[in-house]
Parts: sequence; structure tokens; C-alpha cells
Amino acid sequence: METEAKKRAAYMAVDKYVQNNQVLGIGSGSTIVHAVKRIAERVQKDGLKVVCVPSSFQARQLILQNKLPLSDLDQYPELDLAIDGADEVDNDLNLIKGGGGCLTQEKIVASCAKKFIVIADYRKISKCLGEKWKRGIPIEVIPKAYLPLTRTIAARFGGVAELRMAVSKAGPLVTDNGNFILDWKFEKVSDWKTVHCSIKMLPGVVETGLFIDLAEKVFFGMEDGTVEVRE
Ligand code: DER
Repeated sequence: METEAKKRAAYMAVDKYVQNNQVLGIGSGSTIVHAVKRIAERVQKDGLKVVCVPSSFQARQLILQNKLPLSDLDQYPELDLAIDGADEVDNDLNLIKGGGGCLTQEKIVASCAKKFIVIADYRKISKCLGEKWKRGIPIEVIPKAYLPLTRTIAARFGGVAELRMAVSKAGPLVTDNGNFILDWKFEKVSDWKTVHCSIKMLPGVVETGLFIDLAEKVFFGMEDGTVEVRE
């Protein structure tokens, strides 16, 4: 059910927004796989010409596997469009991202794009952040700072910040940038922008998975087979 919903959202977003001669930022996760496949289909069938800039090692592999032109921000510091998934989307289109641990490069790529659109299935829709996504706000941190940061974040902002452990590797998850992730299970937050800025100021914090005022449009694949577009 979710896979079909993801695919519908991805295909509609690509068909509505991806145009010839664009430089595209490619996100990470599972929903973006459908978007990249649709882009590759259009390259094959319609001769679409695009260049793709990845937001992670996974995205880079996806671009290469689909035989799409690969580039980077050195060659294209300004992107026409970035497409990515999300772990949760609130009513103001604020996002929680980083469930896949790629939040830092994803945010860099999204911030370099003239337009950032998000594709997701119906499970990601929520009234306020934390309603559906229970794993906490991902925060990428410099490894040596992780323990003091877990203490500081809990003391200043409440809740609990936990070091994300790897699944099939002993020890913590290590990001594409060689850092750790803290998942901050927050209590109650009213002003996400202020909280994001305050956490970013802490020495050792690289980036948070709070994407505030970045997404221009979100395509939700719904359970009933429709696609809901929010902006
Ligand atoms: O880790 C990430 O930020 C991913 O983009 C995530 O937000 C969406 O992953 P999904 O498409 O597999 O749900």
C-alpha cells in the first residue's frame, strides 16, 4: 500500500516539475527511488536532459544505477529543483528528516535549489511534528561531542537525546560525513525555528533534521490512490 502511494506521489511530482536541461538535487531514502526511476524513464523515452546532484552515498549510487548524468555542487552550486522524501510533515510543511541518517547533505542540497519539493506517503502527514514520527529529531554531531551534547540537549530543551546505534555493525551509526546521529525525543515544542537555531548553536552540532521553511510543495500519495498536494 505504502509503496504504491510513494510511487504515485513521486511520479506526479517528477512529471509536474522536472523539465529539460534542469540540474536536479536528488534526496535519499526509499521514496526518492521511485522519482529517480521516473526521471530515468523520461530520459529513455522522451530524451529528457538533466544533471543530478546527490545528497548522500545512496543517492549517488541511485543516480549511477539509473545511468543518469552525475554531478556535484562544485560544478552546479545552484540547483533548479531538489526532490526528497520526509519522515514527517506538519501543517506548515515543516519536516522531520534524517530517518535514513542523510540529513546534513540533504539539507545542503535542498538549500541550494531554487525549488525544493517533497514526496511522501500518507503515513507522513501530521498536524504537528512528533505526532507520527516517534524516533525523535535526528541531530548530526561530531563524534567526540556526542556525550556532552546528549546532556546539554536534555538539560536545555528537555526530553532525551539518544545515540543512534547501527543495525548490522557493532557500535553507533556513522554518517556519510563520518559523524554520529543523536535522536532527540523531545517533550513539547511550540517554536521549531527557535529550537532548531538554538540546537545548531551548540558546539559539536553539525545539523538538525528539522527542515523549517524549506519545502515549497509536498506530494502525498494517499491510501485511496489519489495524490494530495500541499503548499
Ligand atoms: O532520511 C531521510 O531524510 C529520508 O529522506 C526520509 O526522510 C524519507 O525516507 P523514506 O522516503 O524512505 O520514507
